[in-house]
Amino acid sequence: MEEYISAFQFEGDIVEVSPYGNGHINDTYYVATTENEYIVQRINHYVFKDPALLMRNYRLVTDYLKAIITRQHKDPSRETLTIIPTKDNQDFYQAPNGNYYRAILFIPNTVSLETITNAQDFYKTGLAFGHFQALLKDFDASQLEETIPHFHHTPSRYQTFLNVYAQAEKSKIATAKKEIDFVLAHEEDARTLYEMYTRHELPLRVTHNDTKLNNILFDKTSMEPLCIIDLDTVMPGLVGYDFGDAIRSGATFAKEDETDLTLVKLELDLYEAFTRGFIEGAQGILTAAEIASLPLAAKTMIFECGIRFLTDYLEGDVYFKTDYPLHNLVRTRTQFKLVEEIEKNWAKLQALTQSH
Ligand code: ADP
Ligand code: GN1
Ligand code: MG
Repeated sequence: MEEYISAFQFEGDIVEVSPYGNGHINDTYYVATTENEYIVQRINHYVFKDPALLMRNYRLVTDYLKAIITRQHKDPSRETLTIIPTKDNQDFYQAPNGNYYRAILFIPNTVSLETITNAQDFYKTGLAFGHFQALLKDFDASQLEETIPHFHHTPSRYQTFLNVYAQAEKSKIATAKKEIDFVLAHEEDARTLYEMYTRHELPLRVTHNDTKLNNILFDKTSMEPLCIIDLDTVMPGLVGYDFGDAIRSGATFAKEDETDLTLVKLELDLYEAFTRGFIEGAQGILTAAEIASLPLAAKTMIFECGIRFLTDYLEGDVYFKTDYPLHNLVRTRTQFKLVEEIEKNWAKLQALTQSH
């Protein structure tokens, strides 16, 4: 057996270890023993430069959520993540080869969705992510450190793109010409939300920052959202980051790597359902300015994600997992198509946001 599996305090004897899930960052394994089920993850330390710092945040956030969920007489072992310590009582294991691993309880009888199929599921997703904001509203943000500095600092994502573009291979630049021009023509869109924050129009909160649809587990029986997972990027942020990234991944029926761009549309009824759920789930904590910023945040997060995919394509696929050479460019195209869809529907998005 791999030594990183035997490092943890698992109950029973190991009967299965298999790769699991579709995350773009960590390596995830399902582990079954004679007594229980677990998830083991190799923490991607190219992305998360300081896994010990990351696991300190993870511990603080999961302990905080567990206390609230327990007070509400709900089941903390299903509604948030549970760290399984190593045999020497650490929250992660550092292997001799320099890799870092953590183990958490597997939450059985759940599914994560890669694409949404109906507005009701997305309304409930909105409720869950909005509620996550409400749960963390009194969490002391100063306890958390940045696991990825400037993660949603869109102007610095733009600058990184420029730096990588300046050094990129000619052949890649040629293949991505249209997408590069798109970024350059939208330079202002990398700044607007950030400038609202620097003018103190939007408060800093504790946000999830990676609210992609497959980072929520639904109960397989009831199809109710049960648990928000992938807590690696919980850190101070704007509420619009969480709203925007969920819209990016869920307000369309298309996959993130759909190659037929005619299928990549922003579905207004999905957008409306998520907005309604998100605002309701946040239970009154959002300011009027935050609510008004939501369409802009959606546009900004989608644009930013497209910039990140394009940068990674130009840099040689060093960040996101890819299945084929053009994968990051294909992902870039879906994101920029969604930005165009947002632009096309801008007045409608503003109006429906204000109606909540
Ligand atoms: P990544 O950072 O690579 O996205 P995630 O933490 O999101 O990794 O995990 C990848 C996938 O594994 C998730 O989308 C989900 O399907 C599954 N998963 C992760 N944690 C659990 C868990 N505790 N119980 C059940 N499934 C899980
Ligand atoms: C990554 O880890 P995962 O697959 O949930 C990325 C997000 C991107 C997303 C795009 C830590 O999310 O920021 O929006 O891919 N996570 C990190 O699919 O970079
Ligand atoms: Mg994930």
